[in-house]
Amino acid sequence: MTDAPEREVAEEVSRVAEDIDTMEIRGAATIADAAARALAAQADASEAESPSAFLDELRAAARVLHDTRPTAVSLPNALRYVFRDVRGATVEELRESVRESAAEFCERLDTAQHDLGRVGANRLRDGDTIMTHCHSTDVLACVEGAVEQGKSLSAYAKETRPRNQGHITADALSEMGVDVTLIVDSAARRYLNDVDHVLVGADSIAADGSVINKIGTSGLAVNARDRGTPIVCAAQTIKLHPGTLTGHTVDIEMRDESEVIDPETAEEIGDPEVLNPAFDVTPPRYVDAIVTERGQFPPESIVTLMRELFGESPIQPWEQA
Ligand code: RI2
Repeated sequence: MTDAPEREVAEEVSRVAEDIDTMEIRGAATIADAAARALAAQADASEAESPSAFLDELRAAARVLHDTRPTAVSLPNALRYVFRDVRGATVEELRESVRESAAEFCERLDTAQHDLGRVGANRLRDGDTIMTHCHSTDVLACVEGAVEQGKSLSAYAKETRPRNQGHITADALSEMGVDVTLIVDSAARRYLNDVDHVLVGADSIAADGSVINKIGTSGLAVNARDRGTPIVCAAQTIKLHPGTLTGHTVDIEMRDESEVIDPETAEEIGDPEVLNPAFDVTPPRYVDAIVTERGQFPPESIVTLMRELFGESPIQPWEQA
């Protein structure tokens, strides 16, 4: 957060920010893609007459996008990536470099997910059964990779209360020809004995290898460890949280109670306090591997990759006035 004066941002930036906030646009990789495109839209729409005014507008747009949801680090990492390569002595040169940088980011995102999928696919064997939590495009890329290798898979898709994103996963897996069984979240332990791999995504990965993902991931991981079922996190390097290198923690988003219960039902049961954390933290000891586009890593060693990719002091363009 910052005290910088608010500037007018392009309509498209406001629309994307609203869609991220309401989760019309959701999933860490999809949010990153949308944020980069929104910066390009800001550059396109700018009527700034000086390079400094152009950059002020771009930072204001970054601030609006950054302040939507706090947990998925792919969003600030996307903003960092686009800003890092912005250069030019004139407004036109700056505009063009934002366009190029955003396009390059989106292309890299696609390539990274595809490469990650091939790594994750190698872990899966023909006839395996997986269990999924929430909806992660990085997880789906691993399954797609395995299917392309000719492997036949079955899946238990957890519905993932309160927003039931497991339904999106069930649909996507069925489309790929995977034999899908939908279960409620509390049935996960019951079926873990039949499962070869638990596959989850991530919204952020901390420097100690902790996985920050949709609420319920940590309980699933503890149960999987108890049953001896490997748990694999599929996460592009855009999910690595550079702030955790310098001791910052990852904010866990608290969402509206209306996602959990409607007001009438709440009243009928005595209007209890309702808490709706969107994410939780799974300690590295419960995670067998983090699969990225750069290969798979034991969670404890992810810090090496994080240092290589982000250094010690990443830029925070949304904090600059
Ligand atoms: P991909 C989602 O969060 C889930 O927690 C999912 O595991 C994660 O983003 C990563 O998604 P939300 O936006 O980047 O649904 O793998 O709250 O698609």
